[in-house]
Amino acid sequence: MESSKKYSVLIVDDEKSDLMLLNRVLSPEYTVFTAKSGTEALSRTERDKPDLILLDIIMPDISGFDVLVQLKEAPATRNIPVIIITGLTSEDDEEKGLFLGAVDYIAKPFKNAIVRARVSTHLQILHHIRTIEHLGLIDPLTDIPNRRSFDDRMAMEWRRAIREKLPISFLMMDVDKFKTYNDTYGHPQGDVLLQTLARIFAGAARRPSDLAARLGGEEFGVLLSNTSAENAKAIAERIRAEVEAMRVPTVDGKTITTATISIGATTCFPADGDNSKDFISKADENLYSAKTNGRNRVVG
Ligand code: GH3
Ligand code: MG
Ligand code: MG
Ligand code: MG
Repeated sequence: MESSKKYSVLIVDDEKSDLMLLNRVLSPEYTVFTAKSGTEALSRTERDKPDLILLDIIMPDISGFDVLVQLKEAPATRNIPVIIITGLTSEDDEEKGLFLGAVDYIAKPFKNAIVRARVSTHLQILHHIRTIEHLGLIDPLTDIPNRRSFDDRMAMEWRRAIREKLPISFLMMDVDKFKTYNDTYGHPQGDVLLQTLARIFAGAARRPSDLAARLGGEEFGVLLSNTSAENAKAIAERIRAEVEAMRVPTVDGKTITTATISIGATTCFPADGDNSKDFISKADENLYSAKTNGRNRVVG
């Protein structure tokens, strides 16, 4: 969410002169992509993931209205703001466009400064939305997803596993004797340890459908969708070993500290009616066994 990063705008227009003009108006401030048809607009959106789309209506293949409907249907593109820019100037057309989910409607011939201003307004709104999402979903200490993100994703991946009859795995981890670590090196150093661990867990969640999250104080979870028990345990073991090998210097640079974690792993093929809470409880039970069996180990 770096604010230094340029926003990207996809301009969709079958009229070459409009495309060039809009490109000239927006390219000083934004990364601009262009598409000359509705079909190209959809493939470009998927490929380039623009932050905002300027969409013409009258085009030879599929109309801008149909493009809009398709964009709003797909979860991946639903939230991209779309500004219609068109020669269709009747109020009925404007009503239709706004009703289908466009955030704004500009009639041709357009004034450059007005296009620039409206694009800028909608990108500012987008920026605010992303800031709010970030605050609600990311843990401020470790900068990885929080419990709320985890619960949302768990529900989504659980439904997907049922639908596609795939296994789902979950690793629950807890720092060993973290109280002692805090007592020995101080609470701020304990925070540094949590940040270091978070980076290791996030690095282990390699696929886009994987998620590493901070579930509570010193408890973390890694969700591995479409992952077998065998693979989940191998990943857990790799994480455990990486943490054991980790060397974390103290803030004052005087000492190097180490830590270990215990991991409870679990895997299932969920079916209709199964509850993900029981699945998580199973990982918790396994984590408890890892603790009572000597810590610094994986049970699953
Ligand atoms: P065990 O091996 O059985 O897990 O022992 P433990 O000492 O890690 O377990 P316990 O649950 O008793 O202690 C957890 C500690 O984690 C206590 C709490 O002060 C510390 N803690 C929780 N959240 C944070 C945090 O955000 N920062 C720091 N520095 N410490 C935290
Ligand atoms: Mg046109
Ligand atoms: Mg604990
Ligand atoms: Mg602990």
